[in-house]
Amino acid sequence: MKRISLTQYLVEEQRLHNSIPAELRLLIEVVARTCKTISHAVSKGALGEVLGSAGSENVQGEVQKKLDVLANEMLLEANEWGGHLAAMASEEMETIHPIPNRYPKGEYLLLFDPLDGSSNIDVNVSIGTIFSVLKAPEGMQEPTEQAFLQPGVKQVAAGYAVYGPQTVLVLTTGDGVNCFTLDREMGSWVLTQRDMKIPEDTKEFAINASNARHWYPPVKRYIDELQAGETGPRGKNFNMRWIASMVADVHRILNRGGVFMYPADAREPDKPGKLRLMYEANPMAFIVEQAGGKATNGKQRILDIQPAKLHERVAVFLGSKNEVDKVTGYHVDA
Ligand code: P6P
Repeated sequence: MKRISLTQYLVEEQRLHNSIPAELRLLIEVVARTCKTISHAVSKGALGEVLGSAGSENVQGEVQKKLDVLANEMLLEANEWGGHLAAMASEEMETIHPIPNRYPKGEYLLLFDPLDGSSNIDVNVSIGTIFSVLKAPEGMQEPTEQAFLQPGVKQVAAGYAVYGPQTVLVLTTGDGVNCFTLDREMGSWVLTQRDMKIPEDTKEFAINASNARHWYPPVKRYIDELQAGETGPRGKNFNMRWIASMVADVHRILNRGGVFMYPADAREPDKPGKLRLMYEANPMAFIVEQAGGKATNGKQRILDIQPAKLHERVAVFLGSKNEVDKVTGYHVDA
């Protein structure tokens, strides 16, 4: 197969579909280049003296790992000077990060979870970076949090990197989903899977079953059905997989189908779930829908949700179309 680099892919997409303006292409290439740097730091593990906690907490109240902080700083520094952004927002930062006055401003807003699944870092399980790109509102003078509060349908690009046995970058700009694998010798991203599609049916599901006693009835009903085996209502056995790293679970689903669930549950009745809408659920929902799957919060399409806060949480059901329809139906009927 002729090797196509990320740059060549982006240039050809612009030529064929006029869908990736130069500024957006620059943005994607800067993020992709930073993911290479993060991958290098992650792969050093204990040799890089980057494991363990940073001794601080993020806005979510989660203990920050040294690599969480490092990855966040890498993305901020790499994207500040290019002139393609108006501002950035991150899971690791309470407020938005405007582009410093010494640099030119652009028309895009970049949101990211710099190192998703970081509880897995110290035990060498796959982790990753998730990013989402919005356009700044027309005529915006000074970037505000309000400028970021756009529904997921407004995203112009989204992607994730998985730092696993291979380092891969999965990307959509609204014209399908493509996967690039990092060629470490050459230091380049090579197109390895074009136009990925999620199977509409599956025999795998992903949920943290240790929360089973806290699940609300629609989730209990659905999981009981999946676990009833060949003699149950589904007439087949389903396997459960849970890596506790969203990028790794979603990448498996993108490749062989499945349904990923992080529902609201009785542990925090006032919260809609653990995952964040703006830089976890929205980018993953955009990718999953572009690959023929579905993504809801149990009641509505995730990409239609109007955010009220930057770090807003949301319940997530995403993956194989027919399974997401089924579990969503149980919520709507409840
Ligand atoms: P739990 C990682 O912390 C994360 O945000 C997602 O990557 C992952 O799917 C989920 O939380 C894991 O949550 O409660 O199973 O540890």
